[in-house]
Amino acid sequence: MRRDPALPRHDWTLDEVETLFARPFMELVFEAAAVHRRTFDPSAIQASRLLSIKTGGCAENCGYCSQSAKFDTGLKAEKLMDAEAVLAEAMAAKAGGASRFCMGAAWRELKDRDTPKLAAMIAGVKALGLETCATLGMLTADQARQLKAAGLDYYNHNLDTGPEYYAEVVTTRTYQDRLDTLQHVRDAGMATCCGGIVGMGETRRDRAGLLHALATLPAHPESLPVNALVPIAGTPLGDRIKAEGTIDGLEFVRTIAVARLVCPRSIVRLSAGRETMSAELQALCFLAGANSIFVGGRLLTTPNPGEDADADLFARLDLKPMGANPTVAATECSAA
Ligand code: SAM
Ligand code: DTB
Ligand code: SF4
Repeated sequence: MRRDPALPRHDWTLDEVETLFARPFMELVFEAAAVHRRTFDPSAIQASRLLSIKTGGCAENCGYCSQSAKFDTGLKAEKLMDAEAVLAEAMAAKAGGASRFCMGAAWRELKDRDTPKLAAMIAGVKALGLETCATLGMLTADQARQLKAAGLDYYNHNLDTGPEYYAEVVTTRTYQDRLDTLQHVRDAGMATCCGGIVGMGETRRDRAGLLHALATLPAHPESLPVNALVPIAGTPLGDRIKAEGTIDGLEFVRTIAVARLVCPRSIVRLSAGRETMSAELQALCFLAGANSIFVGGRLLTTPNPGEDADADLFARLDLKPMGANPTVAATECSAA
């Protein structure tokens, strides 16, 4: 008997996920859209705002990243921002329509000496009535508990790509390192934001490998960002993709659709890369099951469509903002 596709499964095989990618395009998008409207209001889009609270100078060698100290990308490194300046940005994000504020730091891992400052920022953002998210590199179990106690709702930690392609992307940390931090985050009772990047020269099987890894986690991520590589000059993957050409837009849509099918209750974010996507391509992504975006004119170190462009997009597509509800998200996590 065929299982209900709107019910989360954790027993996906890699071959099954790859078979979904190979479905006729119209069938795939139709099926993903059907699941989407059973689990969510398909016209509601969650809006998050990013802020780089500590920029550049990172010890890792992630081959896509403008912030690695290993590559000459021309980015100026900056020290950890003060809590006051972060709160001013959070207030502006709220006024601009964001429901979640995500603080990103170019760290390999969080250092205990920085945790009190982070805790103050998180508590301050939470007090503004925003959902809180942070992405600070690897965490210990104890650090995860401290961040949760400070009011952190979500922790972003991406697997980035499938396990087979991972060593082509970064060698200074392992897939298992990433899985361990995700486990600490779940154990501390936070919701996970976990996805990856497509368009780094990986194969379709690698993209299936990423989604298979996410769909077979002990709990599906509440938030699943699908980033299109933003090619950064001076990084190995950015330079390679500038020479070889970016991923086909329709293959990107397939990736969104498969994400929706294998993690039917996750909020799937059409994440980095919107700056160079047409309204039509973004519309197909929303149809295929994406229901979150980053808003505001900047991601971490690269541009993003600004408020006016997104207000226009939402008006043309009859989309509306999704309300914030971290408690529901956390409950769904344990049920999934
Ligand atoms: N340093 C922390 C870490 O790597 O976990 C947090 C910040 S890091 C910049 C957050 C995520 O942004 C990465 O895991 C990656 O998936 C995404 N990202 C970074 N640079 C990108 C790029 N050029 N294009 C698309 N996504 C990117
Ligand atoms: C995620 O998956 N994408 C965001 C967020 N999590 C931290 C980061 C995108 C970064 C894009 C390149 C940049 O602006 O540096
Ligand atoms: Fe550092 Fe994160 Fe960039 Fe990797 S993705 S180099 S860990 S900031």
